[in-house]
Amino acid sequence: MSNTYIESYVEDQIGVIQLNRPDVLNALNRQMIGEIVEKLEKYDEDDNVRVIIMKGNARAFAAGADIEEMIDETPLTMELQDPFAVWDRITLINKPIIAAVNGVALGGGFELALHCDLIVSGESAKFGFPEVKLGVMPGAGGTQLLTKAIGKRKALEWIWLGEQMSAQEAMNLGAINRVVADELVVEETFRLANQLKNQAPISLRLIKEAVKVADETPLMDGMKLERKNFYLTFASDDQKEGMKAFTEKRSPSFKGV
Ligand code: CO8
Repeated sequence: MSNTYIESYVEDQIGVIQLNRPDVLNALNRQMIGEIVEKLEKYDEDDNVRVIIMKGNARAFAAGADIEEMIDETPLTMELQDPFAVWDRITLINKPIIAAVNGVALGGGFELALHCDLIVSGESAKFGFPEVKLGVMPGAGGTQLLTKAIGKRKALEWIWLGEQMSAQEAMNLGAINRVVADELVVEETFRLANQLKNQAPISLRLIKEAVKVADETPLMDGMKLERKNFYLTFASDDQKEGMKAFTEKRSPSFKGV
């Protein structure tokens, strides 16, 4: 599939996905989501990529699902085509994904950011779920992911009211990770990606898996999986290199094996 709505490139082991539908504030139509998911999966398989960055442009990370595309849908067409099921594939990506948010992240755009593992935002960015104002509701994980991030009470208030929230408020609630000056968002995101890139890839992957199940399974199952993953790191050269480097008081050089 040739990419129409995204641009992508790999730079120094960081795979970048640039949402590129600026005329409609990166409104997410089905083809665009398909392109994003396919590129994420490609990066996940690419040994030359260690961290993934997803970014929009100055006005918008993404202003939500493409309303024009959805307007004439019926419950039956939606149910039969199940257009949002493809989003589940994002939850299977093993590598760290960082969202760089400028402008608006609304509706499906906020859901896309919440599907990323870390969110870096510009100080004037706005986050929200305006779906209630369109007579619908979040449909690609917003009720689940936001509630897990900030708790039921605040999630309900935010999604029920459909209001935009400032980056600072979003950070205070724990919905996003970092707020920086608008013009520094991409730089800060790359800084973070570079830090992650130098960590042991197998550790990053197993940590992501274990942290995810903390949300999804009873505590004891999560503890067991975390332990198993911890023990597994000892099968890697990077564990040996990491611990050896510590004892030799030097920086480790990780290879991903
Ligand atoms: N869909 C389609 N077109 C859009 C969208 C959108 N979500 N958002 C903006 N656009 C278009 C506008 O129609 C406009 O196009 P044109 O120039 O041809 O008129 C262009 O982008 C610029 O937008 P505005 O002129 O409105 O720009 P403003 O700066 O005045 O306003 C806003 C910016 C506040 C972001 C405004 O555009 C807005 O309210 N957009 C809609 C936001 C919204 O309601 N999002 C939720 C959509 S529903 C949803 O996401 C459901 C999620 C379900 C799962 C996700 C699956 C992908």
